[in-house]
Formats: sequence, C-alpha cells, structure tokens
Amino acid sequence: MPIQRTFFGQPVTLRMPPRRFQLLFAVAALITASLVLLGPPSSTDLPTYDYLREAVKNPHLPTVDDLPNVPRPFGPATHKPPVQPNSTAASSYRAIEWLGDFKWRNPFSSALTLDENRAVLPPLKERPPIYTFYDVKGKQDKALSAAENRLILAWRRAWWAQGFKPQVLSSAEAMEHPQFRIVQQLKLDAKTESEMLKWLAWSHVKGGVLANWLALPMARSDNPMLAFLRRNEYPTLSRIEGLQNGVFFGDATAVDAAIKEAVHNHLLKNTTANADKIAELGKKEGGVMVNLLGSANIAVDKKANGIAYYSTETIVKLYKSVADKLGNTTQAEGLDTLANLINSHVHLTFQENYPEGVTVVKPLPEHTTALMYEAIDIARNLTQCPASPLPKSCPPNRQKCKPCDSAKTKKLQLLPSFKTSSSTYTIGTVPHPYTLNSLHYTRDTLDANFLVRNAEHDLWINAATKDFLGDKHGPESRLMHFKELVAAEQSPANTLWLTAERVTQADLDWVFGFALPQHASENTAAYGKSELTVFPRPPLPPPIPGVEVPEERWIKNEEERLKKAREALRSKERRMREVVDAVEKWSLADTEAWKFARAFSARRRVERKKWEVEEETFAGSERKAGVGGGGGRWTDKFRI
Ligand SMILES: *C1O[C@H](CO)[C@@H](O)[C@H](O)[C@H]1NC(C)=O
Ligand SMILES: *[C@@H]1O[C@H](CO)[C@@H](O)[C@H](O)[C@H]1NC(C)=O
Ligand SMILES: *[C@@H]1O[C@H](CO)[C@@H](O)[C@H](O)[C@H]1NC(C)=O
Ligand SMILES: *[C@@H]1O[C@H](CO)[C@@H](O)[C@H](O)[C@H]1NC(C)=O
Repeated sequence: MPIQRTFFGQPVTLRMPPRRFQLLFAVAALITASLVLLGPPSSTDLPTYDYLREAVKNPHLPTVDDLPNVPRPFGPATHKPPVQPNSTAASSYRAIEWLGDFKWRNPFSSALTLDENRAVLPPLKERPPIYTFYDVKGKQDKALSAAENRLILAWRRAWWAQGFKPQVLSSAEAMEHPQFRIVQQLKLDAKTESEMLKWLAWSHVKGGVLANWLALPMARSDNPMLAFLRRNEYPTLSRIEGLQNGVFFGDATAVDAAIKEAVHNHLLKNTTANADKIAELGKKEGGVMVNLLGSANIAVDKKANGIAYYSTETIVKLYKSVADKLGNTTQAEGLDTLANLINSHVHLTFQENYPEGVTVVKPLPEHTTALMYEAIDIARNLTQCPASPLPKSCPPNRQKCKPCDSAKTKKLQLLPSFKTSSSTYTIGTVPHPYTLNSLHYTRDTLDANFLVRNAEHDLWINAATKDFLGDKHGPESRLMHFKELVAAEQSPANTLWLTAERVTQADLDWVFGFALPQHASENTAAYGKSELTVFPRPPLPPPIPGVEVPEERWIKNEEERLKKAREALRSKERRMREVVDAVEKWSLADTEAWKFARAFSARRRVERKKWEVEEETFAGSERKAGVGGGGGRWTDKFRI
C-alpha cells in the first residue's frame, strides 16, 4: 500500500531519490528532529554547507560521530546575555534585534548571542555633546521663528552626521546658574547680556563644545579639528582663530572660572558709564566675553579649518545678495535663502570629499537591475549639483573650493564587486537570500528542492567581495570583511548599506548631514520664485562593461519578483516561513550579512529617533521646524 509522503507541505510521489539525496534527507531529518526537540540551534551548531556538499558528493551512511555539534539535549544549560535597552525595532519582516559588543568581529552573531535573529554590532559610539544657544526675547514673528528653527535643524543635522549630539540651550538653562541674578542686575545691553547668558547656560551643562547655530562642520569626518572635538576632552578653554565667538570648547571648571572673572571686570561695576567701552569690546576679535577676560584666559586654536561660520560679517562680505535679503522686512525669506546656501555648501563639501564620485555595488548584475533602484536614486541625487542661491560660491572655511559644475558632475558608476577607496563614496544594497535567489535564478517562488538541486551557497557575499578578496576566501572571512565595510570606525563615513526589502529610505539627511536635492531642472534654471538655481539630474550610470543590459520586459519581471519576494518574507504562513528558513540555512553567510546590515541601519535610526523625541520641545527639533510630522507618530516611524 503506497504511503503519501509530503515535503514542506507538498505531496511527493514515492520514488526512491538518488542515494546522495537519501543522505541529505537523513541529515535534514536529524536537524529537523533536533529543531523540534530543542528549538532553533545557533549557526555554529549546524553542519556547515561544505560538510553537506561533501556528504552529498561522497555518500556514506552517517553515523552520530559524523554530525558536527548537533545540540545535546542533556548538555549544560546556557544563559543568554541580557538584552540591551533600545536594541530592537519593529519591521514588516521580522523584529530587528541587535547587541552592541566589542566581539562583533565574529563571522556569525549567533555564536555570541545564542539567538538566531540578533545581530552583534560594534558598541554604539558615545556622541560628545555640542551645544548652541538660541533665545528669543518676547514675541517674534511666526515666519521668522519658523525660518530660524529650520536653520537650527540644519545645524543639528550637520553635527549629528559628524558623530556629535547637538543640543540647543536657551535662557532656561542660564537661569539655573548661580550667577544668573548677578548678571541680570548688571543692566547690560541686549547683545552683551545674551552673550553672558550663553556662557551661563553652557556652564550649567558642564562645558564641552559651544557653537553658534550658524557654525557647521564642513570637512571630512577625519578632519583633525573634528576628530579632536569628538574626543570630548578639552584641556584648555579655547576658541578658534578666525571664527570670532562662533566656537568655544573647554571643561566645566574653566568655563565657571571664566564667568566669575568676567563678572568681576571693573567695566561692569558701572555699566551705564561704561556702555560704550563694553560695546567696543564686543566688536573686537573673539567677542565680548573673551575681551572682558583679557585674551590670556582663552587659548586660540590656530589650525582649525573644519568649521564654517556664517557670521553676519562673513555673510555681508562673501554672500552679499543673501545679506541684502536679511534686511528687516524680508528677514524670514533671507534666512531661508541662507539655509539653502548652507545646505548647498555642506553638500558641496561632501562632493569634494569624494573626488572619485559615487559607486553603486551591483553584484550578480545580470538579473538584479530592479534591486538597484533605491541606491541609484540616492547616488544620482548625491552627485547632482546642489540647488543654491549662489551656485558659484564656496563655504566660508574653504574659499578655494571648486564650485559644482553640472557639465562635469562627479563620476557615478556601477561595480559588480566592492572596492575600497577613501576617495569614493559607496552605496550597496544587501538582499535577503530569498530575494536574491529568486532574482538570480529567475524564479517566482523558491522551495527546498530547487535550492538543493540548483542553488549555490552564499551567492551574494561571494560576488560582492570577489574583486576585493579574490577567490580564495571562505564565507567566514568574507563576512568579517563585509562587516568591517559596514561598521568599522571610518566605514560609515564612506559607505551606505541599504537593505533591498525596505521600500523607503528615511533619515538620509541625518546620515549625510544635508538634504539631498529633491528637484531637478531640464537645464540649469531658477526654480519657482525662490531665486534658487536648480541643476539637471545626472544621467543613469553606464552599465557594467561586459554585462548584457536586459530588455525592458525582463526588468518588469524582476520588479514583479522583487515584489513577490518582499511578500514571501513578510508572510506569516507556516509553509512560507519554512521555505524562507530553508533558504536562510542554505546561505548562512548571506543571511548573516543581511541581518547585520539591517540591524546596523535600524540601530542608527532608533538612536536618531530616540534623540529626536528627547529634543522635541527644543528649538530646531523636526517638530518645531515643521519637518517629519513630529513625535506623535513616533512608534509608527520606528517601523523599519
Ligand atoms: C527697515 O525698514 C525700514 C522701513 O521699511 C527702513 O527705513 C529701514 O532702513 C530698514 N532697515 C534696514 C536695516 O534695512
Ligand atoms: C529605550 O530605553 C530607555 C531606557 O531603557 C527606555 O526608557 C525607552 O522607553 C526605550 N525606548 C524604546 C523605543 O525602546
Ligand atoms: C555710574 O556712572 C554714572 C555716570 O558717570 C553716575 O551718574 C552713576 O552714579 C554711576 N553709578 C554708580 C552705581 O556708581
Ligand atoms: C532624488 O531626486 C528626485 C528628483 O530629482 C526625487 O524624486 C527623489 O525623491 C530623490 N531621492 C532621494 C532619495 O532624495
């Protein structure tokens, strides 16, 4: 009597499979049995695929000794490491979970987490705070406040992208300072008082870096000044040469001592009599505080070129048309123009930092065109000339820059494999192995039979690291290199890794520190009535040499398959889950790469969103600047 057998829910006809498959099924059955008994093992417990492949090639009946490390039901119990706070994010596919640990350079995260889903990332780097002071006396025009908030948002974004934690102080912090009453009783003019309050607020938060909100970082992330500020140790109270009172840094004791000394300056004994002299001090290099102290008390850092400060004098001197607009009736409009100018300069700095342009990695290029849409979209906008009110202008700290020329925009190229270079910015898209196998083998659906018969293991990581590592490395070593590319010290500044299943990319502004161009013109032209010059969009990158460009209809098929793969991964259906699981087991290294890249960007978003929520009520938050919909739908925005 024939027995109806099933495999992954499908009935199969009973015919003895070839001998090598008998062995494979025996191994699979053992694994399934141990899965049922013991729950999912970590990847180190599973037979390696080389083992499986060898076993398939050289069939011999397995003995228990042949099976590497299948979990022993009676072995000693293990504790999972405690879950760190804020280490998960919801996702349509599966919760994204991570653990920050110094041992992240392990090929397989599960070796450390004992949890198949949790990726081990490098510990989150502590961001040193950078403060700015923004205070509005009395009532102010709504449009003006909104424009100022947008500028402060740009300030926050630029410093965040450089690894800092930007915070906006106001007179509320100054009031907490013990010297506040004394300063108030001095009856100073508005400008001097505001400068004093700024220092009181700074002292209240225990020193650090204090910057004007028109002082933004515009340099490579390894610029010595920025690297120094990031260290969060400021041995002497200092300002930066040429930046007036734009940036100060120092520790709490030094800041406090300086305030005490300034308040006791003899000129402040009678501020009415000395009003002119005090105003005079305010005009001298470094501003009023520096000059009340006598210059010996504040060191001057001479070699700093990483920060651009748009002081009133600088705007008048270098950006005349913007200065004209900042006159009284058109002030809000002028501030928006300034915001556009600053954004264009941060973007220009990015483009100059990568003289070789932007590279999009497209491994296995024959059937992955649809997978690249997002990456290419971002890459084109990155290489587009930024919209600007003064397209020929340079940032204040680099007057010798090369303004962007739309006739020769930076190179935008596709490469089938990753190449390291600090003069190019690289964007990669990491697909789930289900997605990749479905595209690469042009299959609408996958199943275990298909994989076993036709699919290679770890297609993606082998292809993506081919030029870079050659053919000799195994998947473990490739994974380790890949993780370095994503997450090692300097990598996030040079590379961006997307996951293929995400349809939208948020937070790019905070990754780059500027807003990407959202408009393009046919040819260079003013856009709307804003007097911005908008540039054409760079063309699509040329195809990879030697790879046939698929016809439109095949690309349409790819889009369909990509959609189906996204659905498959999202599916809660048991059979589908089993197939996805089998695909993951078939390509352990690709799965690990996907989990790692996905967790890395999820953590970046969670860190940022959490910060945004904490800062929500302060000037320059997205909510105050009318961007991003505010914090009310915060939990929605957590979905990755
Ligand atoms: C502000 O506007 C008034 C009247 O329109 C004008 O008299 C004054 O000169 C303007 N001030 C500045 C600084 O442009
Ligand atoms: C993040 O962690 C903090 C502290 O453990 C907690 O208060 C907060 O609710 C967490 N946020 C999320 C989104 O998990
Ligand atoms: C400050 O100086 C003015 C003019 O020199 C004088 O009239 C006033 O009495 C002085 N105030 C104090 C408190 O000494
Ligand atoms: C890139 O620019 C185009 C318009 O040229 C815009 O539609 C698209 O949303 C932009 N993409 C990103 C990621 O900013």
